[in-house]
Amino acid sequence: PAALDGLRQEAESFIRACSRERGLSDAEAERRWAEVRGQIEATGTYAHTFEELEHGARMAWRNANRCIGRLFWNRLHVFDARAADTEEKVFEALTRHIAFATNGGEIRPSITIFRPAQDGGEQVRIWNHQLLRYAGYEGETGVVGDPASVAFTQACRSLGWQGDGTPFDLLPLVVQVRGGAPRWFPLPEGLALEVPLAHPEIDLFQGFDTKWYAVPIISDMGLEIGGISYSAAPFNGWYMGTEIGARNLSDESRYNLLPLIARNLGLDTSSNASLWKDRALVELNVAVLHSFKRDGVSIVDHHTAAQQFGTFQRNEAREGREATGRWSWLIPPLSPATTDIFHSRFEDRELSPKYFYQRPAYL
Ligand code: HEM
Ligand code: NRG
Repeated sequence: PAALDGLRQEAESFIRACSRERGLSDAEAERRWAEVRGQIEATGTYAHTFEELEHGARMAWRNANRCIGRLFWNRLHVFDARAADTEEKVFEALTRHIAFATNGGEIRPSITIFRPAQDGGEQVRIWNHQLLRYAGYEGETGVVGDPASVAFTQACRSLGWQGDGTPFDLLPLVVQVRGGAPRWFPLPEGLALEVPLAHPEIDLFQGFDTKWYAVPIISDMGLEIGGISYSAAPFNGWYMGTEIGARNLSDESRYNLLPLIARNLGLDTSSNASLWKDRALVELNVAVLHSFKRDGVSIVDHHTAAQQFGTFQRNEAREGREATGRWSWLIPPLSPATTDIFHSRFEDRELSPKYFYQRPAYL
């Protein structure tokens, strides 16, 4: 059948590329491809070795066109959780991931890979967008918390979860196995590291105590390796400061803090031309970087990240690969034209292995 032909092709090209990159001989690659082909004939699918899973997840990071952090693609720590077949075991693997990745603030880029989709059905799905994220509650006077979380927060409440109603309630982990009823688990007390924000010189957050969590762990994307689709494969690196300071806390459709910060800076918010938004943005981003640094939590500023991305591009060229990328995502949302990325062009070609979007599990 056509689907099997597709799998065979994807598997063959991955097994060959992966073997080559890992320095295996041609004979070893042939032997492994014969084995995989046999498994596909006999069962309609095949299982990756741990080494294939590990290198495949790293290749997928290397191929992530929207990611500026790819210099470190070869240092991704991979947890194999394909044996987790109950909600409890999935939950345990998730808490282990959070603890290992957080590492007291010295963040380790990590991924936990669960059982792949089989016979057209998903084995594991994590409902959260990120393992750590703040709830958003829609009320009469607008949203309390993170507006980006409103729909998922509502889903959690329908499942019986109750938040405290503060602007920074960490959401529960919601896990679904084999299409069954989803189960939610509160985040264990003390597991999530958070950073209270303060500016080094100015009382920027007067009137709204602000903080953010230390580790971004995307948990709703799929991972495709050699024709096999992993529907649950949460991964993390560390933050680039602008993600928090120039988007999460400043977008009008997120925490929308620029007006408050501008007032605390004594700026004239009645005139666009006072550049109050721009000046507030800069000090907010100073506060984010300062606070993470103060607490010993890994973070990168956008200038350093852009330089590291340049090194990644040169490394790739040296290996005979051209780094692909999507310009509109790679430029930072603060002072983009001060980085080389702004003045470059990229080919936005989709390579495999890859991370991909899936339909939200709770809609
Ligand atoms: C996107 C930085 C690690 C895969 C991004 C974005 C940034 C970023 C700034 C754009 C996010 C946005 O605008 O919302 C970093 C940094 C890392 C890192 C500083 C530190 C090590 C990783 C890792 C992986 C990864 C470990 C996977 C193994 C991706 C993917 C996207 C992305 C798939 C696109 C997400 C989407 O479309 O929503 N990264 N990243 N990144 N990154 Fe990275
Ligand atoms: N902008 C999102 C996170 C997206 C992924 N960013 C990373 N990924 N740094 C936010 O929460 O602000 N990562 O794997 O490190």
